Amino acid sequence: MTYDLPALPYGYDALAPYISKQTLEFHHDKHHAAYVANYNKAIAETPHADRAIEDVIVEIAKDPSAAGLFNNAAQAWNHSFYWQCLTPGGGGEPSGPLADKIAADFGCFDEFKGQLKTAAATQFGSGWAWLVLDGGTLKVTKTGNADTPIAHGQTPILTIDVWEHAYYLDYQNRRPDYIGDVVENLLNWNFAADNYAAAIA
Ligand code: MN3
Repeated sequence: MTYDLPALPYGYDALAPYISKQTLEFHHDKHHAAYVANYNKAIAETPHADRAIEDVIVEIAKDPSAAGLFNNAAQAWNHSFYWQCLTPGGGGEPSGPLADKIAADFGCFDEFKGQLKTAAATQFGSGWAWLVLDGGTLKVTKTGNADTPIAHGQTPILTIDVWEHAYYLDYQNRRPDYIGDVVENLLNWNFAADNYAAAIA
């Protein structure tokens, strides 16, 4: 079915000074919008036209002949998820069951935070860093280009986009500075907690 480009869940200037209005205008209105438009154009010509985007992603992930459709589907989905992972006044630490699970699976929150920052900084080229639930265990992972945990049977809890278009206008080559600002000031732990609660329900 047609996938709608979601509106940003905050104003274009709401994440400044860490992510600028200009970055969000290009990133959401140009990059994300193009992935969604390309997906909708491509999916209409396939037998998958009536299916939800998550099902399409899982179905075609291992089909090399569908790489173009997969890339646009996964990027459309990943960005919709990413916007919700950010919030003005974010950062800090989670509380409740997710905090307990992070402590159990990583040892402590600072260990988790270090692993997330390292994964985001060391993803070679374009891609994403993730906190996922994988077989009952929280893990930090990274994916290249459009790849997404939902294609690998993992449940995304949180992500950081590390494509250059996510930070280059604001940070140029200083990807670790972007990552640090996102982790310390923007991560939406309420959204992450809701994802974890839904995953274990
Ligand atoms: Mn992006």
